[in-house]
Amino acid sequence: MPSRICPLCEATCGLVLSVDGAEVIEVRADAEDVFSRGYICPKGVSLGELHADPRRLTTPLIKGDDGEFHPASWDEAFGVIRDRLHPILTEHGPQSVGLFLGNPNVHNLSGPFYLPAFIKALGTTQRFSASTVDQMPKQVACALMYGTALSVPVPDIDRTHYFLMLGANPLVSNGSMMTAADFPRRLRDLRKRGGRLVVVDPIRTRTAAVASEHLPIRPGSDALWLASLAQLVTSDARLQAAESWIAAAEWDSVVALLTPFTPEATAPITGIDPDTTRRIADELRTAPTAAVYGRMGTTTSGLTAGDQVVPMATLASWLIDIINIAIGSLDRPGGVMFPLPVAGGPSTEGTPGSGHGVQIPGRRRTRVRGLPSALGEFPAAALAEEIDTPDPKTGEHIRAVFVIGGNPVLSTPNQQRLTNAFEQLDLMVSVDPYLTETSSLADVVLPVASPLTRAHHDVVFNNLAVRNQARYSPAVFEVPAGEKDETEVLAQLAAIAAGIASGHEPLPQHIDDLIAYTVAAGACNDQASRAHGRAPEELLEAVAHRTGVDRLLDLRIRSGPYGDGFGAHPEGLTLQSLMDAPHGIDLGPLQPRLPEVLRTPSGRIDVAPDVLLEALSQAARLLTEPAATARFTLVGRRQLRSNNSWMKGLPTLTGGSNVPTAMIHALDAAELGILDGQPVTVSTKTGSITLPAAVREDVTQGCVCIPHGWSQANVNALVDVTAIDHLAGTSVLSGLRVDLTPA
Ligand SMILES: Nc1nc2c(c(=O)[nH]1)N[C@H]1C(S)=C(S)[C@@H](COP(=O)(O)OP(=O)(O)OC[C@H]3O[C@@H](n4cnc5c(=O)[nH]c(N)nc54)[C@H](O)[C@@H]3O)O[C@H]1N2
Ligand SMILES: Nc1nc2c(c(=O)[nH]1)N[C@H]1C(S)=C(S)[C@@H](COP(=O)(O)OP(=O)(O)OC[C@H]3O[C@@H](n4cnc5c(=O)[nH]c(N)nc54)[C@H](O)[C@@H]3O)O[C@H]1N2
Ligand code: SF4
Ligand SMILES: [Mo]
Repeated sequence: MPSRICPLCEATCGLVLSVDGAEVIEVRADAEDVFSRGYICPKGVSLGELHADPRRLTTPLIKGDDGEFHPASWDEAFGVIRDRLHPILTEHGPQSVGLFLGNPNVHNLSGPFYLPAFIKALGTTQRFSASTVDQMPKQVACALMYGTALSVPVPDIDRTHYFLMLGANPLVSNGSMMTAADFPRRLRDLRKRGGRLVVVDPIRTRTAAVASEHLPIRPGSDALWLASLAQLVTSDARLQAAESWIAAAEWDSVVALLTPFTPEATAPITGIDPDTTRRIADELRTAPTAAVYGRMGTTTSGLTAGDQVVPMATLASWLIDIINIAIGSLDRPGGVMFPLPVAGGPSTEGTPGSGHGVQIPGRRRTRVRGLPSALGEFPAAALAEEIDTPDPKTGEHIRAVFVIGGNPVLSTPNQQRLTNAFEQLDLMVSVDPYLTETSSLADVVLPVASPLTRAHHDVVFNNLAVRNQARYSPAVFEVPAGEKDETEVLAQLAAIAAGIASGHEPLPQHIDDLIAYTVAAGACNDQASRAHGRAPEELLEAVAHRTGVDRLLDLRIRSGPYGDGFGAHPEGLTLQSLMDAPHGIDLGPLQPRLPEVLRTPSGRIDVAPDVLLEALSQAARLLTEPAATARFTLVGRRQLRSNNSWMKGLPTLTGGSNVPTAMIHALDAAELGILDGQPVTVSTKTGSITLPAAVREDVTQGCVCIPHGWSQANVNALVDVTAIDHLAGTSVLSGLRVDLTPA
């Protein structure tokens, strides 16, 4: 029975499949998996249904002059792309091509290895992704402090005694920016150790319900509350491990700016009374170990103040780390720690202890609104205008878009304008196994084969895993005749782009070899790598028996932090070691990594980036401005049997509560005369949607809680494209003022 890492969310559970021929009979939790130890959620259970889903596309589709899709051969589909892309690239240059990269790219091996080759071959910097409706503010804050976009310390959940969680609901989401399969067990164990879980969330979520304490907070006000906590815990900070890596003057500049944020000053806005804030600060300080963590509710929220919404996501994300540092939790068992991924990652590469750091705001600007890039990406909320609005001086705009594993029509703000913009492109390509609200607008749809036909290893999420471990799953089935693995699709696209640029189109196999050479050369040149100083040819020779992602992964594992260094560390790991351990290899609890983990130019933890000091002093103004007057505020949520906008309609994930509803408090419902299940209209100045009300007690009064990813009631229709956290280019999805009426 093949075992398999689930590629459907960040938890990366180990599963066991019962297979009969080409059919999956059953999917179960793998009790022997070293990381998940027998956990599965309904999405994992549906993996067999997903594999067999008759709606999954198996041939490319080309849109004809009749506006209809027609099944096509791969040669025809790539031919159309080649023919249309050629004049766009040669006449208007690479910046006329845009990319939207969706969530699944980080859940497979083609994204980390093959996408960079395609992007490089295109030569464009017009990159947009789901990150700017998601976690970008956390990455920006951490990149500024520690040096790279994946230098994100994660709660050491298995050893902590006190877990303060803001704006996250891992009992439903299974966790994010913190890879920890089986949250229910890990949280139960925390309680068994006598530890406390405190959840800060406007909604009494499943996670809040099992917590030791639930603190409802006014949506979007987390940064202010965190500033109060930070003020209290910095007053007698014990920086511990971090102290040697912090400049005292910088720390003092943070502490000085926190002065106005007394618990009394923030309470009227956050709704959390000063005594509670003081008590939480004391608990954080006195707990044997403590970890503070924030997720969607802190990275995609804004505070409605008067007529405006003030984004504070990067500020909140930074303050979480300031608190963790102040209570001595950074890099300490039971606190927040930096994982050490087996295949390496941005935080393991380069010179241990120093690096280039990042520039925020980014150097590039969008053409229309002049919005800055963040970590190499532009805000998703700016994509539509970058397509439909020519530059007044040059007349240039985005003329072709490749959407790879994304559904931005539903997942980002601006559905109507983005739809219109996509329709007017000279070329739109979707690499997607389904016809979706987005891919149905494409000229060419390139489907990819089932996830069970590809090998899997979490190159990205091991950078965020709460325990160091190494797991690999081989493909369960062969790619059926006529279908293509995503790596092949991306290699062919890269070949087409490279061919247009150079006049000579390489074979996809040459792209494959080029990627392998790049990975090998990267390892040889990297001072921190176990293959440092060797010749790329020697490394390639050693992995010559492997192809595709296996070859690349072997290179990365062998040169990575636990690798065999191609013989230099004979006891070290190779891909073969992982293949020989179908339930994974446990590499132990997280270990302290300071100062080696740092990649900042200063070689220190940059606790006081100018842009964040500025954001903090700006936020102080909110304390004296009149409180906001919104009667109703929008709050997001996830549903257990959903995966953003896709996987809908699989039998296991259909029906029951798995429909979009607007959760509202019973007293609000009574006041408006709304009954449970009755349609309500929720509107903002941007748009409105109608959906059934779910009248509940567990929603804070005044909050309207709506899930995303539904075409019949797309919550992003309510989102204002101008409400963007400028440091991270990230949209405000929660905390917006809404009107609520019976439909
Ligand atoms: N079943 C399921 N699981 C998923 C997904 C899915 O679609 N379905 N999506 C996956 C993805 S892509 C991600 S990124 C993760 C996200 O993982 P999480 O962030 O854990 O999931 P959310 O349910 O979005 O949790 C956000 C919480 O923030 C609260 N919130 C909203 N606004 C505020 C605020 O201003 N302040 C505070 N303190 N709280 C606020 C909401 O009430 C909600 O409970 O989930 C992943 N897992
Ligand atoms: N209002 C609001 N908006 C949100 C959120 C929210 O909480 N509130 N959450 C945001 C978050 S956290 C995220 S991550 C984004 C997600 O944003 P997106 O990534 O744009 O949306 P998904 O729904 O995850 O769509 C994934 C697409 O990839 C396709 N797909 C599935 N598997 C594969 C594969 O292996 N390869 C390829 N090429 N394609 C595949 C699916 O068919 C689907 O069309 O949505 C964001 N939008
Ligand atoms: S929690 Fe995530 S990784 Fe685990 S089975 Fe569910 S979808 Fe898969
Ligand atoms: Mo996400």
